Amino acid sequence: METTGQQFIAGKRRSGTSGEQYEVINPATGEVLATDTLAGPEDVHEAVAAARAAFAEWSRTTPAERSEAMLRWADQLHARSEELAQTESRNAGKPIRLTRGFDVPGTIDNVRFFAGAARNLEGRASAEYSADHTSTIRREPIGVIGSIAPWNYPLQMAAWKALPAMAAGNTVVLKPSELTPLTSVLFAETAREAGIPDGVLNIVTGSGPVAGQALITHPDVAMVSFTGSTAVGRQVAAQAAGSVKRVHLELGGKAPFLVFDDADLEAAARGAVAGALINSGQDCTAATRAYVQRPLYKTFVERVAALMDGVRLGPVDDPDTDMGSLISLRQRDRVAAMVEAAREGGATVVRGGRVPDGPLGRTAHYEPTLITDAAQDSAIVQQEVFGPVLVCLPFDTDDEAIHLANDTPYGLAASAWTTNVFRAGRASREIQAGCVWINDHIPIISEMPHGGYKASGFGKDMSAYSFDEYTNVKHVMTEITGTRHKSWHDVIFTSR
Ligand code: TXE
Repeated sequence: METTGQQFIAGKRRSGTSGEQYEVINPATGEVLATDTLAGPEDVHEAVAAARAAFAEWSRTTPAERSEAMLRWADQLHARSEELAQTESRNAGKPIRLTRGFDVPGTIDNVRFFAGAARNLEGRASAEYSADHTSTIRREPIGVIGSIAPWNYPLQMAAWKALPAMAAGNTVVLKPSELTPLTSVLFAETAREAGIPDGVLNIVTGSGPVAGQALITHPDVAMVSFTGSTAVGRQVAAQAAGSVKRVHLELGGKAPFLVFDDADLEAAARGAVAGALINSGQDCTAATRAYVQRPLYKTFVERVAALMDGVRLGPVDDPDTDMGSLISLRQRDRVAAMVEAAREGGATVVRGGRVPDGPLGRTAHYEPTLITDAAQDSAIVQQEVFGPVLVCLPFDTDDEAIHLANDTPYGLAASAWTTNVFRAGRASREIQAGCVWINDHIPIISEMPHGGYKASGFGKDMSAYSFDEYTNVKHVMTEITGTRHKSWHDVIFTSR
């Protein structure tokens, strides 16, 4: 069990000062991984002050200097990758195969990408857009960024929030979820080992209503970047409005998965199972609503059910385990209640829909679940479940498929499965989501943006597009003729 603190402020690891004790739990076993005191407003204040002090120097480093530091950071993370994978697996209840193959390498790749991207901040060409002036564009860091991250991919979310901000010359105070602070603290520790100055990346582990609030409303925080539920995202936006802070919100999703009658059925069934069960379904882009054209529907449901039967639940440190636990008993009960409500509303639970028997049933596990016959307007189809639950429904026409895909408040990700180029083109254009996959679902890359439409929020994580969130664009206009009475003065006054 760890005894060291879960705060990382001005380069030092320590405990919080709120007086509120808490335990970091392995949700797959119930084991206590660490005990600590949560951050209170004082800790947030100290972290913001450290970030503010560090901004003066970090914002003046050259892109090449930031890039070099971040490349060393990637090497440091790589050297500690097994420790990171084990810690992430235990803290979030993820199978070790997932953290070794996805969470950790994805994070390292993200660091390397932003090390490169730091040297390529773009703007319009300098030119004389007015004959007498040269216009240039400066992209400037904003200041101290307050980032609030969720528990589903603790390390990757810390990276997605911190990296573009830091690459652009900002400094960061990151609040991980109090459920999953361990790898965020390691992430900051490795940054220090790589020579990134103290105060550039700070971690405050506290609750949303206390530490989160203190961060959002802090006068020295210039921008708030949040990933979490739509309900909390609304509060974040409202509170940030008080001090006119820039806000970036990634608020989850309810991804549709359209299978047209010309699709490769086996590829689609495998894609649906992987896309629905990744990270036990606690993924904002997870496949949650499979709409299948009538001729394929019955076979698709049978094939998905058969594939789900082969998914192995088990200890997260066993490389043969396919699916781990949910993040907490609370989340498991929330998922179970949503499935129960669907069942009571007339839906058919084809597979799963229950807590597993035996020891796994005592912790936060839930069986892979396939649901059919749910009403389009029911909660299981409309709301984010954030568990290993796939709803499968039939459709007849292409118009209906597109309508159903867009028929929830969310718009983060979607996929269309077809061998017809025109159907693929129509789906890419007409589905209202920040990402549309064709013949796949989930792959994510550092070079491309991730972010929502509609109630999934706004702003982009990853890719060069994320610099639009974390920089101010300044226009500098220089008069180049030296004329005292400019020609445009004539519209104001004409005296010579
Ligand atoms: O999320 P919260 P919860 C969705 C998913 C899940 C549901 C609830 O549907 O079932 O949200 O999960 C911090 N001021 N997503 O309750 O509360 C909190 O400490 C400031 C989707 O855990 O949104 C944590 O750091 N901060 C999502 C972060 O917000 C506050 C990932 C997210 O927690 C706060 C996670 C407040 N008042 C859940 N209240 C995605 N987009 O991927 C909480 N927080």
